[in-house]
Amino acid sequence: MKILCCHPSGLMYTEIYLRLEPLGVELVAQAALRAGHEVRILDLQVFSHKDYFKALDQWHPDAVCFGLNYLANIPEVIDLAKETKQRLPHSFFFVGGHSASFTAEEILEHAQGTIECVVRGETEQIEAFLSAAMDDRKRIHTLPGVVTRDGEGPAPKMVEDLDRLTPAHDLLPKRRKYFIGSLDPSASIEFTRGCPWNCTFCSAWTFYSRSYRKRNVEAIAEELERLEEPNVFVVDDVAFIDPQHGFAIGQEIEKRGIRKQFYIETRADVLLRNKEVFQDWRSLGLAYMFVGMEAID
Ligand code: B12
Ligand code: SF4
Repeated sequence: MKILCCHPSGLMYTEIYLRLEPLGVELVAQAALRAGHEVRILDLQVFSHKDYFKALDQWHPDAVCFGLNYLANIPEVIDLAKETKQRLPHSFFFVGGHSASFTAEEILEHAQGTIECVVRGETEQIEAFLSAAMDDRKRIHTLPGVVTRDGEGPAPKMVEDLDRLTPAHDLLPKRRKYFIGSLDPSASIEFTRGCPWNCTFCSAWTFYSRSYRKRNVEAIAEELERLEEPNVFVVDDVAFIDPQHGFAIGQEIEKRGIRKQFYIETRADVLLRNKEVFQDWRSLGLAYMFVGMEAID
């Protein structure tokens, strides 16, 4: 099956300050590759709708998926799904990601049959889902996390081993278009996933069920070594909640002689509690920090 994995457009003005690698769809792409499919990635933060339609018309994908982390992108993706079905009536269109997971029924309703299903949660079940989508689309709604207009399967499963899949960085075209401030070009990487806190405005803890999982230190270093970009955006919501994990990644980076500049995001209280690990990272190339004041107290 030919699968086109897409990320929607960036919002107005975001491009002035940053444009970041779509790791979520790169993970879906990696899972699809593993399952033996032919895969392409198209990021509409970099490419235009014209390029998207060209890909449909020239490559004829059997399936198209979008990562939908942001509510603001839902109308765009629904419009693209409708246009996709006009051009490729037999194609299979599905979406996933944070906002899609929280608004699955509404998305399916507004898409009026042009989006076959929403895959809630993480990419854990995606290989099984893809083979079911190939063999018998009528039964996909019985799979974990899958919501269709015919019903929905059991709750999605959480990824047990974050290192089982690494993002398909190499499949992302125009990699040098990604940057954050002066860190240009910049790749992205995940060290940990989830957050143990539960700020009312945030989707991290609802999406990841308040779990906080760490990747293997060697796997992180290997991924960093493969990234050609001199700069790296660490996507963790709260970096170095566990300082020992931060120190261990740092040691591995030093041991392998990896030289990069890093951008991280963390909470003010984590920074104050774990100052030493942040100091250590300063010498490893930590160049920028985004500090969240999650509460006034
Ligand atoms: C990078 C990033 C951005 C980039 C976006 C570019 C990009 N590459 O995505 C920028 C800086 C532009 C951005 C902006 C915003 N962001 Co932001 N961002 C992130 C960040 C830090 C990393 C994303 C990432 O790569 N994660 C790692 C990958 C592996 O995770 P993922 O993309 O979620 O993918 C997983 C699942 O979602 C799922 N999945 C993803 N796509 C798909 C597709 C399919 C088909 C399937 C089956 C599954 C699937 O599988 C993956 C593995 O589990 C996350 C925090 C985080 N740690 O995730 C916040 C985060 C996603 N952003 C968030 C927010 C709130 C925003 C803003 C709305 C902030 C604002 N008020 O302006 C804006 C809106 C942006 C817009 N519409 O353009 C929230 C959640 C969004 C929500 N729905 O509630 C997050 C979770 C941060 C937080 N804790 O609050 N963001
Ligand atoms: S600490 Fe940050 S990532 Fe965690 S729940 Fe609060 S806002 Fe979300």
